[in-house]
Amino acid sequence: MYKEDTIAAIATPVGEGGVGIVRVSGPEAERIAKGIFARSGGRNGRLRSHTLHYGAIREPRSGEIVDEVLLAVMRKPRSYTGEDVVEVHCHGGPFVVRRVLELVLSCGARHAEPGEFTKRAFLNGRLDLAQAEAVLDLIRARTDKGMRLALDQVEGGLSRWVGELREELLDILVQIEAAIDFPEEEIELLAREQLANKIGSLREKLAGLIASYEWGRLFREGARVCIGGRPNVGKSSLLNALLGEERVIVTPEPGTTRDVIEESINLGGLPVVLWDTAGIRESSDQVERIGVDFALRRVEAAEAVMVVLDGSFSLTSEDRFIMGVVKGKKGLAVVNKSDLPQCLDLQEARSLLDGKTVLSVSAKSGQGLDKLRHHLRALLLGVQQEPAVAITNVRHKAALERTEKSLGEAAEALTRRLPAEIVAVDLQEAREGLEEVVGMVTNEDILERIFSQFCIGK
Ligand SMILES: Nc1nc2c(ncn2[C@@H]2O[C@H](COP(=O)(O)OP(=O)(O)OP(=O)(O)O)[C@@H](O)[C@H]2O)c(=O)[nH]1
Ligand SMILES: [Mg+2]
Repeated sequence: MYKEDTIAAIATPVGEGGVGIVRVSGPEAERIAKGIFARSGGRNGRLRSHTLHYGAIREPRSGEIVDEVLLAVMRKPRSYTGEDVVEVHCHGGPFVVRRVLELVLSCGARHAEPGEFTKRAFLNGRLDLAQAEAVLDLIRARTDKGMRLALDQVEGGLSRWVGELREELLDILVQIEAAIDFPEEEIELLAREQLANKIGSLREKLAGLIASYEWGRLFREGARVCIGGRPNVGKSSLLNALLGEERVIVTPEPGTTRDVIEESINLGGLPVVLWDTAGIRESSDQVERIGVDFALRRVEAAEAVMVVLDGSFSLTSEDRFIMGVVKGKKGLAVVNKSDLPQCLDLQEARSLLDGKTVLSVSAKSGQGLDKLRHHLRALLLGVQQEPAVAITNVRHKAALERTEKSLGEAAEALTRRLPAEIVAVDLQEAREGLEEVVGMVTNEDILERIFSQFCIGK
């Protein structure tokens, strides 16, 4: 499962940069570094750990200088992987960095697989699995809020919480197992009730954690919102206004937008992808018809829709059709063009909107946009109250759901006065679910799936 060899990879992105870093980890890291690195001003000696050394990388046979570098040595166990780690900080040209990597490989290192450094960190106990997974979230975070959630998990926020739940569970398990060891002391009725209550409170905490998934997932992956409506109501203008730039073509001509236009905005830390679509109407134009088809599909695929209506016009049959299409779907109604005299029958619109919030805005003047952002964020997140700890990972959610289910079965077995052995089996299953989250029990397949998502060099 764990090969004790030395791995190397470029740790910085491809392309030009201030510095490029080649990372080497494993028992041979220092020997390899010494073979190609010469400190400025002479003798190499023993390189101090956790210190940057200035010098040059040389081609070992010809002695030709490849680059002037800073070399960092981090001896085990105080390194990212928990092994001896050497990092070569070169000038950040793609050619230079590649050349240094090739030298390192020619001295006996193996090219690292995606996520292999982080995998070693996990296998060496530097990080638990939930923390390792959060490293990936951290790299991929798209807003500062997403970043903070990931960082909290890297630092062990979730792991601590799961650890506490596990302790509570072990307490209960000890009592049940005592009853197995001393069968003559059948669990008293009162004790059964107390244990069932404890399990109940544990289940509640788990349920809260499971419910936080949707919230956490949105911050991690973002939400997709479709802007839909009949032609000319101002969908593209609304997208431009929310973006704060003239991204999409706007004309007084109905049927301007044909393709789906995709742009991202940041709603108080929540990454949101907005889709501007073709105005929905019957059309004899082939291109427009395809656009309308695309629009309807995006309305379906989005997590939420913003139905745009033109406040300066009465409702049309096309408006009514669209409001029918989005019935039952999460969404808002945006009555646009509030800067013009209003003709829209709001009461009728409301009656067709199955309780969706109706907001009046002007894409032209910007009136009402802040309120729209606020409502859209609340609609997407569903809850106003920020959970104390949030899970963002579907693997964690599945493991916690299994735990919760097993606890339910244990509680039921207790109240039905089934033998302690049966209760214990359910509780053991619950414990395994919790341990899976942090990787105390795991298998190679799971690890493979997790770490293959990382980039090489991480
Ligand atoms: N007065 C006023 N005019 C607006 C407002 N929003 C959009 N318009 C005008 O309405 C017309 C249509 O705007 P678009 O944004 O292209 O409308 P659309 O819904 O994207 O139209 P299609 O792409 O054809 O479906 C343009 O002339 C805009 O300038 C607004 O808030 N106030
Ligand atoms: Mg448009």
